[in-house]
Amino acid sequence: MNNDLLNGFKPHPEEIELHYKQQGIWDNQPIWELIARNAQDLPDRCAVRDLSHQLTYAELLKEADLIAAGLLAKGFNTGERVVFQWSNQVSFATTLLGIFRAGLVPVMSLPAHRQNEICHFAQLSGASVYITSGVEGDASRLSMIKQIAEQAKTLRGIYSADDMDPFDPLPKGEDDFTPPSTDPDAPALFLVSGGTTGLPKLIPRSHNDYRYNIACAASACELQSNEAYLAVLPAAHNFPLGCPGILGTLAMGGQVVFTRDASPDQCFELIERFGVTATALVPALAQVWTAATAWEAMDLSSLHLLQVGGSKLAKSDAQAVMAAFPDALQQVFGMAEGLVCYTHLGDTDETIVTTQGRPMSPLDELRVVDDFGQDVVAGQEGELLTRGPYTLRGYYRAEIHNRRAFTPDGFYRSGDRVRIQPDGNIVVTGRIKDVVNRGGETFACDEIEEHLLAHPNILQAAVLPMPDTALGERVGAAIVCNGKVPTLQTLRSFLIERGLATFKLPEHLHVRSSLPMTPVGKIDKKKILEIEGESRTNIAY
Ligand code: OOB
Repeated sequence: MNNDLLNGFKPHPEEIELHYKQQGIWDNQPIWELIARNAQDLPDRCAVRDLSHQLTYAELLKEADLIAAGLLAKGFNTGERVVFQWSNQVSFATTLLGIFRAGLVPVMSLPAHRQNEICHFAQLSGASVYITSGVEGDASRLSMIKQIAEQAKTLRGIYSADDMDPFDPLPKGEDDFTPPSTDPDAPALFLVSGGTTGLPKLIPRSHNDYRYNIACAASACELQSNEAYLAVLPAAHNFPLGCPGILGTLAMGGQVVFTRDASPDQCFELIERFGVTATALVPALAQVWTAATAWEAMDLSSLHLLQVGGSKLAKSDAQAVMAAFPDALQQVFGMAEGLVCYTHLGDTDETIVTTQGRPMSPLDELRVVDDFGQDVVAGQEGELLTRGPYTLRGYYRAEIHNRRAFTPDGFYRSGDRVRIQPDGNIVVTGRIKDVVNRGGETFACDEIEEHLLAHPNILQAAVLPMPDTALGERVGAAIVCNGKVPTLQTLRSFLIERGLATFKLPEHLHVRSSLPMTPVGKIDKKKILEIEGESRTNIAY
């Protein structure tokens, strides 16, 4: 074991780890065992496919072991970090499994990350290798990879899927590979935080905690062995990777269908062709798919689990998704840091459209606190703090930040504003910092966004604090429309009719053809604020 891996990793307290192990909550197996056991038991079953390839479980493991042997033959050692950046295709699974089997630890970057983020991941994790699916028709990626090679000083190797001169293709070793032994309490992978301030942080997920995460998710979603999961969101993101997603499906013996094209045209065809039963989307994508059901004639009846999460799904959008995909909608509120909540397929329609569900493990501990860190009265709004068997105790190598991000007794301060209903379901009401302070009156942007999205011609909405000399901040709204664009005046009348307080009415309206998105497809408010800031003088509100 390369002990440098544990340097900057904060595990759960020893007595708690022991308790989890004694109770069988943590099962002390390496993460790759979830798939390797199916290669043994169900060797000829289809495990992964995309439009050009398909592999059985036996073939998936064999291909992964050639990669693992190749990497070890290059001199990399157990515990060394690999910045892994791969698009949604069959080789995502073979390469990731190969990295796991070699005992290397992937840093799960997303295809949209550029050299700034990749170099940051390499440096922070001390990675020795960067492995990428390559240029993929985008010539600018080659110069990006060259810059990474120059700037990321810790890297001893860069490998890509295809021949990408001057970089080597992924090395392949000999048959007959035996994986090195694994410490199941050590990080198995690093997820990257989805936060909107600064560069992403690294989230260590141990074999034990991530296996428990996958098991709870599969059980909460009632995943079956004949599941066909469509990986649409970037596969390295926690939601499609392990909630229950790709790894949950493979652990169950189901098949994963990868697609790099998230459009309904492409995805509906895949759903019909491969009998896709489950998938996960962010709200913006769920909206596009929902609209497309009106004209696409494909048979989507196999799809019985449509997970939507990652950012708030407005009630009006949830109702539309539910009507378009009957009995399939599940809201998911989760975070790479750990805690995942689900609505359940048997819940009432009201619960499914108005809440973000409940924690997937009975061992998840939740607190809702006010600005002073005191627990609020049950049912009141406040910041969500959480702790549990699959929630991190500290970001990797981020000691100073960790002092603010965690309570002394190990609760993670999520930064999410929530209230918990008497039935245990959580309603997310925004980020604690996502507010407008208008002349001392502070209110959440989320409530106004919900009302805006109820307007028949508004597809997307982001409410933002606009700097103002008199009041400090005023309410700004950036919207994307479909059909007739409302004016600021008609919009204000619409919101007044819906009962919104007058001081919360937008005072600036910015109509856009699209809103900037984060690498996984959430509306990126930080970017909007930057753009608004730069172009303020040119915009007529
Ligand atoms: C998921 O993970 P991340 O790490 O990209 O983002 C986490 C943050 C949460 O703290 C929350 O602010 C927001 O994204 N979020 C939601 C939400 N789901 C996530 N906000 C409102 N409503 C929801 N349903 O996004 C993620 C990880 C695992 C499963 C699902 C999503």
